[in-house]
Amino acid sequence: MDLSRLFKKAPTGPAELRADGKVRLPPGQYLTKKWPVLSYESTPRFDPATYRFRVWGTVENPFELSWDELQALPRTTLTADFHCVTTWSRYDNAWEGVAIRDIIARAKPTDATQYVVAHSWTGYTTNMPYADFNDDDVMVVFNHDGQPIEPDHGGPVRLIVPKLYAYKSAKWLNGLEFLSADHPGFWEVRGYHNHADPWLEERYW
Ligand SMILES: Nc1nc2c(c(=O)[nH]1)N[C@H]1C(S)=C(S)[C@@H](COP(=O)(O)O)O[C@H]1N2
Ligand SMILES: [Mo]
Repeated sequence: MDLSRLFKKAPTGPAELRADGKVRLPPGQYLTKKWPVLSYESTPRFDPATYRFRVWGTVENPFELSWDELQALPRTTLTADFHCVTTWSRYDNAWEGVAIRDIIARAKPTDATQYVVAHSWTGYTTNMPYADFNDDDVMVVFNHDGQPIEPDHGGPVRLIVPKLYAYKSAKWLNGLEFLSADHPGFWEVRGYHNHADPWLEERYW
């Protein structure tokens, strides 16, 4: 007997597993091939002449980079899935940018560091544990699928944190603040989950 028609989201095939053994599509998510735009703010202007990328807080070496200096940092690439809390997921996004581990190596966070807040030049913020931030797949990115990131998608520079819901992936990134105490960000103070693990369906709190 075929029970699949009784379920709203019937699986179309065997669940795809990731290298770490987790089901690739987190619970309650559906796949989209298009890339929706999800912004609270209207898309801001970008001025390379006045742009500064700031790193500060509980670090031995706070620093500030111009747009040209940020562009000149060594680049890496990563293909990663993207999961929005509003239930869409997009697989295999090809990102190019700077590995967060390179920025961490330069900033030298002190032992007091427990959290990071990402800042946008619009005023948007988002917080996360340093343990989630300090990982191989977290990046400051400029290109998506071989093209410069469009302004609506956070271009020319955004954060990506693939293993958490995408509200942690701040668009229009201009700062990283290292902290010893947690400081919930824009959506986090409005009820979105403080941690946001898609596999635990940490959507609201
Ligand atoms: N500055 C800023 N960054 C943001 C957001 C936002 O509203 N403002 N929305 C977040 C949410 S909820 C999601 S799902 C992703 C959406 O990225 P996209 O619009 O490129 O799909 O950006 C995240 N980063
Ligand atoms: Mo989202």
